[in-house]
Amino acid sequence: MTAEKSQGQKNTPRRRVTWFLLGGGVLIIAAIASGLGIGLRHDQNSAASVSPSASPSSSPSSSSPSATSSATASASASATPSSSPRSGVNITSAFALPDWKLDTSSAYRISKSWNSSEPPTTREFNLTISEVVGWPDGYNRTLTVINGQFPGPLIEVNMGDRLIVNVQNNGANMTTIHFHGMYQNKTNFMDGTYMISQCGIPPGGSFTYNFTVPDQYGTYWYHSHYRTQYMDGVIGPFVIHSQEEDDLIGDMYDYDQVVLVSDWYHGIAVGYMSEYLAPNNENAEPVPDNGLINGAAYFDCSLTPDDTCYQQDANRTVFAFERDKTYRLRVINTGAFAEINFSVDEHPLTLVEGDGTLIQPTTLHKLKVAVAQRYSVLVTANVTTTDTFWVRAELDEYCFAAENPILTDYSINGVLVYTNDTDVAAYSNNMSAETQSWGDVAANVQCLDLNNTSIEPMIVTPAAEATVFYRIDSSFQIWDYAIDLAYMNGTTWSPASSSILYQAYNMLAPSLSSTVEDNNSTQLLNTTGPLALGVFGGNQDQYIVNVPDYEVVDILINNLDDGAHPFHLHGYKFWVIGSGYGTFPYNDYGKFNTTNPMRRDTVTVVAYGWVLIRFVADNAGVWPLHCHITWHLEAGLLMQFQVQPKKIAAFEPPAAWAQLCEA
Ligand SMILES: *[C@@H]1O[C@H](CO)[C@@H](O)[C@H](O)[C@H]1NC(C)=O
Ligand SMILES: *[C@@H]1O[C@H](CO)[C@@H](O)[C@H](O)[C@H]1NC(C)=O
Ligand SMILES: *[C@@H]1O[C@H](CO)[C@@H](O)[C@H](O)[C@H]1NC(C)=O
Ligand SMILES: *[C@@H]1O[C@H](CO)[C@@H](O)[C@H](O)[C@H]1NC(C)=O
Ligand SMILES: *[C@@H]1O[C@H](CO)[C@@H](O)[C@H](O)[C@H]1NC(C)=O
Ligand SMILES: *[C@@H]1O[C@H](CO)[C@@H](O)[C@H](O)[C@H]1NC(C)=O
Ligand SMILES: *[C@@H]1O[C@H](CO)[C@@H](O)[C@H](O)[C@H]1NC(C)=O
Ligand SMILES: *[C@@H]1O[C@H](CO)[C@@H](O)[C@H](O)[C@H]1NC(C)=O
Ligand SMILES: *[C@@H]1O[C@H](CO)[C@@H](O)[C@H](O)[C@H]1NC(C)=O
Ligand SMILES: *[C@@H]1O[C@H](CO)[C@@H](O)[C@H](O)[C@H]1NC(C)=O
Ligand SMILES: *[C@@H]1O[C@H](CO)[C@@H](O)[C@H](O)[C@H]1NC(C)=O
Ligand SMILES: *[C@@H]1O[C@H](CO)[C@@H](O)[C@H](O)[C@H]1NC(C)=O
Ligand SMILES: [Cu+2]
Repeated sequence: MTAEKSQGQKNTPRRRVTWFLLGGGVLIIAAIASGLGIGLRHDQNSAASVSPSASPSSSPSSSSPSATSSATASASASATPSSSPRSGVNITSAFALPDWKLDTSSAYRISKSWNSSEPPTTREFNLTISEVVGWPDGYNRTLTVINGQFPGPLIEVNMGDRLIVNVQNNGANMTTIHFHGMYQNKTNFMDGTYMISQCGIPPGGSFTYNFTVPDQYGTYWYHSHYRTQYMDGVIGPFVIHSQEEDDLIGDMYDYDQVVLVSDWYHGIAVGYMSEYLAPNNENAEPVPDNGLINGAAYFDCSLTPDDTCYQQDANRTVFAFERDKTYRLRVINTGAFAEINFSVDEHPLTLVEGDGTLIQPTTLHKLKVAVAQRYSVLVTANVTTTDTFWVRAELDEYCFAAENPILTDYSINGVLVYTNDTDVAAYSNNMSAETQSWGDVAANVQCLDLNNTSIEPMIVTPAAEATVFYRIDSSFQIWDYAIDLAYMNGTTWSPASSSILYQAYNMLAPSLSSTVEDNNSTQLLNTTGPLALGVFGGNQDQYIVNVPDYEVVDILINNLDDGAHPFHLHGYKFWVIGSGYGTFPYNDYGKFNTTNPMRRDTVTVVAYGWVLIRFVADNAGVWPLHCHITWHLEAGLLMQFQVQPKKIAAFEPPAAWAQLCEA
């Protein structure tokens, strides 16, 4: 079954299906894929045995250079402010987890007794970056982690709070931490984007992020924004509570739980780059080796010849639910490439939140989550026929340009068990379910996310009238003799030699206090639209659109590529005004329904399609708009908006921020 299945899937990589689509054969392929695509379980017992000498010792990470940092890990993990009861079912691991493995069964449960109406306070967290050896799916590799553990700790605050996040970089390379989706109003310099809002935190260095969250709440995440680093483990969930959210949806569920879903690679991410960008590779992204649910998954070690794969540790995440209770699952795609179809067998999902926007409850069976997007779904544990179910994070194979022979099952599974037993393992390699995947949802015949016209924010907010319109073409140019790169309106991004915000601030701040206005600062202050290439000390690889004053900005992203791109705008939520295939229907501009469009921070533009987004440029700073697929970002798919430069000149960044660029 498994072999047949993978063969069926092997016929559906992206480019070949594109060809079939043209030939009208896609429905047949889809039918084959869905007919074969519900194989359930690997037979763990038949998996290759691992020689006892290869099994990890009880504390293998003690041999790693960062063993000392995992001691501080538990100390700062206790920074989680609440110690109140977290769920009716307390999972006690039947075995000790390795030091590097975060026990998400307790760390990712969110207390229903969290007090969201407490007066604003300051909450401090220590995040220490280091490398450890770990094996999230049994396959041993070097991870770059936070506080010695993978995945990273849950950070929880109330709307209105101030966050102090002390980052200590004990890793081998630079780092930065970006809080995804934060407005960072007046604190653009805390946005954590490498060589855009800040220079990197060097190995051995530290930096304190310090910002408030006055006017947003919901499910977010944080991650390294230094090159490909987050793919190696520098990620974690970030939840902002609020009284308003509790009032609107708090009564709908009994328990609250974070569910990270992601693709997973067995090598350090940067190691894939040269092959990916190589001439003639035609933007064929590295295909993941596996996927993870809350940092763990099954992997069949016999598929790799490497002897550092520990079959007995290739454990799935276990969720223990109390019968008849309703759970809020905060699903976050913390991966780098694959879009994920999330589902729980036999349990409908009631969607109530997306990217920090509450949604009119809507029920579906499978939820498509693009990289960096978040959704909250409600799941009621009231199925009576059985008590053990698969939780699925199905990687959308249609988005893959090739096959990966060791990725034999695109359905990455966790186990949901109804139990009152407090002795259920938080992770397990010997639990499985007999349930079937929802059969009524078509197989992936495109690489696209949930269409935003099918969801509606709970708090009605009509889109403002646009005052300016920018069309941006995103494309890949693939050559025989030059490396393959991605372009936003003809410019391929790579990190500048110093942070763009730092450079802009240094040009603008003097002009604020005196009459010193050179040509560059005049340009930065007055240009409407793209700034001249090279204004920042000759960097030719920064495409920056200047929005000097308050505007309501329409951005039409035109995708000239055969891959889909989940675009993320920093510093804002935008309205998703429209999306489609082919060329943008200019005749319909002005006719889109703007009464209450979805507001979010990450949206997918389909292959050879377009998306029209709108944001109110009222937040000063230099804000990237980029594809969140790490491969594409590293190939250059990023542009920037510089908004209200006069206010940038009035920023008050801490000295430590400037020092990172002056080191
Ligand atoms: C894990 O793999 C690394 C090489 O990536 C190796 O140095 C280390 O010894 C392995 N760990 C164990 C416990 O075998
Ligand atoms: C962070 O680390 C500092 C210095 O080690 C310590 O004083 C402080 O208590 C820690 N804060 C938290 C929240 O763990
Ligand atoms: C779980 O633990 C909490 C606190 O330790 C306790 O109040 C609660 O009763 C426990 N629940 C169960 C079902 O044991
Ligand atoms: C650090 O960066 C170098 C150069 O890109 C790379 O070879 C190495 O694998 C990186 N190490 C980690 C742990 O990311
Ligand atoms: C955080 O920023 C606020 C406002 O600028 C400042 O008063 C406070 O001292 C800062 N705290 C830290 C720990 O940097
Ligand atoms: C299970 O709960 C859902 C949500 O409350 C409800 O719609 C459904 O009817 C329930 N099913 C059963 C079998 O009680
Ligand atoms: C599990 O606990 C619930 C109360 O939390 C109780 O109603 C139910 O009967 C228990 N089930 C079993 C099998 O003990
Ligand atoms: C995996 O689960 C097995 C039992 O199912 C346990 O013995 C082993 O320690 C677990 N390993 C990890 C890394 O969770
Ligand atoms: C991007 O390029 C397209 C095509 O050349 C052009 O129509 C559009 O105006 C450019 N966008 C901006 C912001 O200049
Ligand atoms: C101003 O722009 C020019 C190129 O137009 C560049 O050579 C110069 O370095 C810039 N000045 C500063 C201070 O960045
Ligand atoms: C999203 O739905 C709208 C309305 O049905 C449709 O016009 C649009 O083409 C869809 N977008 C995509 C990318 O499928
Ligand atoms: C930023 O703050 C200004 C007030 O200083 C406010 O008008 C604007 O709406 C805010 N923008 C965002 C995105 O929070
Ligand atoms: Cu992309």
